[in-house]
Amino acid sequence: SIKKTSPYFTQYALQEGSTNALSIGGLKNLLQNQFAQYLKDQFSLDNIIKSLDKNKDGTVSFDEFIMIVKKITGTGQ
Ligand SMILES: [Ca+2]
Repeated sequence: SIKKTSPYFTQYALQEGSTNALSIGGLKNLLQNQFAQYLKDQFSLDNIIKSLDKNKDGTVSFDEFIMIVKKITGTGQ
């Protein structure tokens, strides 16, 4: 569920010294480690990440992260 993914965001963000933002690289690590079964190909993952970095600051907020998880897991569309 979405709630179960929340600790991942915090855990990976903290590795980068932040509590509320994750770099694109950190997000890709998180998705590849925790959501591998949903990732069919690298190309679509890159597109999803770019399209959902709404404010284009190169980092992913928690809200953006939730949207990405919903998109790749096919829930809440
Ligand atoms: Ca962003």
